[in-house]
This record gives sequence, C-alpha cells and structure tokens, in this order.
Amino acid sequence: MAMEMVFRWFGEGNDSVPLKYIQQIPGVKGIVWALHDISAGETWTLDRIHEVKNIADQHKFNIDVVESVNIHEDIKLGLPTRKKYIEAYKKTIENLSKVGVKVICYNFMPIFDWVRTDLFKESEDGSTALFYEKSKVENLKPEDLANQILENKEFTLPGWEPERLKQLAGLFEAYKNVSEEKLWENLQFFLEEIIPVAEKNDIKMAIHPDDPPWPIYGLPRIITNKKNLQRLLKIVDNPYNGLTLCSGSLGANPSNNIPEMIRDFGDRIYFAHIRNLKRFDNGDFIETSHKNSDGSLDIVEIVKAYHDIGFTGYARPDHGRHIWDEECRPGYGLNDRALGIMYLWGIWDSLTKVKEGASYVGN
Ligand code: CS2
Ligand code: MN
Repeated sequence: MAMEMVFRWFGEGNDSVPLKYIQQIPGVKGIVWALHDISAGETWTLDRIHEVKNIADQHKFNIDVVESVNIHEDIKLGLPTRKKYIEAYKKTIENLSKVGVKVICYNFMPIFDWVRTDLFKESEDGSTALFYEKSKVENLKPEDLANQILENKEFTLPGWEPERLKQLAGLFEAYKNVSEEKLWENLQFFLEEIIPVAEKNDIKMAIHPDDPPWPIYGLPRIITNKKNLQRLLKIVDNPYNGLTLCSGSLGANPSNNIPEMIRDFGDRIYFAHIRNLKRFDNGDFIETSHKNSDGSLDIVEIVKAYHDIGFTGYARPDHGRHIWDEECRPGYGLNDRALGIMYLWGIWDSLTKVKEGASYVGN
C-alpha cells in the first residue's frame, strides 16, 4: 500500500506541461484538475466535466481529485446571497460524483488565495522560485500587491482571478464586518450545508490551509495551525469534512509541526501537498527543492509520518522551482515537480524496505 501520487494539471491549452510527459513520471496515477474558467459560485456542468474526463482517460489518468472548487466571497462574507451560491456548489458536487471524483480541495481565505511578492526570485544556482518578502507585503497597498502578482500575463493564476480582484475596494469594505469568529461562523454554515451532500455523493471535502498561515491586510485567516485544524474538524464532525495538509503553507510558520499534525489528523487527511521552503529570520521565505538540506522543513520526517500511519490518500509535490530554463506557470513546471516526486518515492520506498526487510519487491 502506498500513497496515491497525483500531479496538478491546468488543462488543455492552459498548461505548459503535456500529459504525455506527466505519464513518464514514475508512479503518477492521476491529474489534479479544475475548470479554471468557471467563476466561483457557478455550477460546473456535466458536459464540461466530461471534456476533462475524456482527455484524462486517453492517458489513463484518474481525475479523482479536484483543486479547487472555489468558494464565492458572499459565502465567506456570510451575505444572504450565499444561499444561491451554496446551491450551485451542491450541484457541482453532484455532477463531480457522476464521474467518480473522490476529493474536492478548497480554501476559505478571504479575497486573496496564496500570496507571494516575487514569482521568479533567483537563487544562487540560477533557478527561480516563489518568494515571500514580509516587509514588502506590509508596505504595499493590496491593489499594488494584486497588480504585481497579475503582471504574470501568460497564464491566469488560480486564486487570482482578475474578475474577482476588480472588486477589491468593495470587498475590503465588506470584510470590515467579518472578524475571525464571524469567518468561523460562515465556514460552519457552509459546511453544515455542504457536508451532507458530499457524504451522499461520497466525495471528501478537503480544506487547504491558508498560505501564508497568518492574517494579511487585516483580513482574517483561520486555517493556520493545529488548534484551528482541530476546530475545523469538530465544527462538523463527519469524515467527509477533512483536510488537504499542505506542508509548505503551514510550514511557513515555524511553530507548526507538520509531522505531528499528520500523526494526529491522519484519517481525516485526504490530500497531502508536500513541498519544502526556506524560512529566514526576518519572516521572509522562499520555496526550495524537496531535499531536506535545501529547506527548513524535514521532508523525510513528513514522509515518514505518512508512511507510519499507512497513508493511502492522494499526494502531490505541490510547487516546484523553475529549473533548466523551463518556461511554465509560476510554481508549476514539469522538471522540479518531477524531481520532487522521485525524492518522495525514494524516501517512501526506502521506508517500506526497512519495514518489510528482504521480502520487499515494490508495490
Ligand atoms: C496553493 C493554492 O497548493 C497550492 O498550489 O498555492 O493555490 C491552492 O491550490 C488553493 O489554495 C487550494 O484551494
Ligand atoms: Mn498546497
């Protein structure tokens, strides 16, 4: 038994990496996908879902994991209009179950998804990677930060959909009334509506942690640490309410102990995002290769924790650096993510061999 390795792919014409290359990465069983052109709050139609399924079938990939079905801001804000967006979300869950989707990854971050200040920060070895400079975030106005991230014109970035960001000023105004506690209430309301539908359709909801795991621009962020993950699992205590455990998102805060979380939340983790990053004393961080000695996270311990709990859920390498002159979406090239997968398999298979001794012949 092993973790089920999957690879994020943004769709035909929307990704620099062809599926036939992904097929050649050892042990990848499925693609992690989404209908990136559909706005939050709209239903994903069966026709559109089938288009992706047909392409995946041609390459013998499963489409078990969707990342993400985004949540409309009105749901996070708790506005009366949330009702219709929640109904659309339920319909999407039903449609996804018809093609056998097993896990939906989503997040509950107000306005901004992940935040970085430089998408191509150069390292000494000439590679580039996503970088977060704390003082820059503190000194930039939100609209300037958004513009900087949107400057990457080649691809639209998931979580940074231009149509949403056009309403930035209005959204900031609306969030003035949303404290952390209010955001928890709105999340609970959403989950109480959604989880029974997910259960009926046998799809696990797997919330992605906030990235970085602290508030920015006075906006509340709540999926940030162990205590809050515990709270999340309790507010609707049903196995269909689960986690995407993202080592890199949570790991930007040095007090988050990822291996401990894996051991404690084990059976409620449906999707593992495994990547490394290097933290600096001033609060900055840069994404690195998966190798232990390159970053601040102990990837070996993280994989060991998954191995020890007998994790058979979905796992992906999350982001990679940009290496060997590859031109790709920020964080989502082929080369470094493929290297990351081989590092993860190397650790996993070694642990299996140690555990099973000479009888090990592979999975
Ligand atoms: C993150 C997010 O894991 C990631 O790549 O950078 O964009 C993530 O996809 C969403 O927050 C999940 O909803
Ligand atoms: Mn992640």
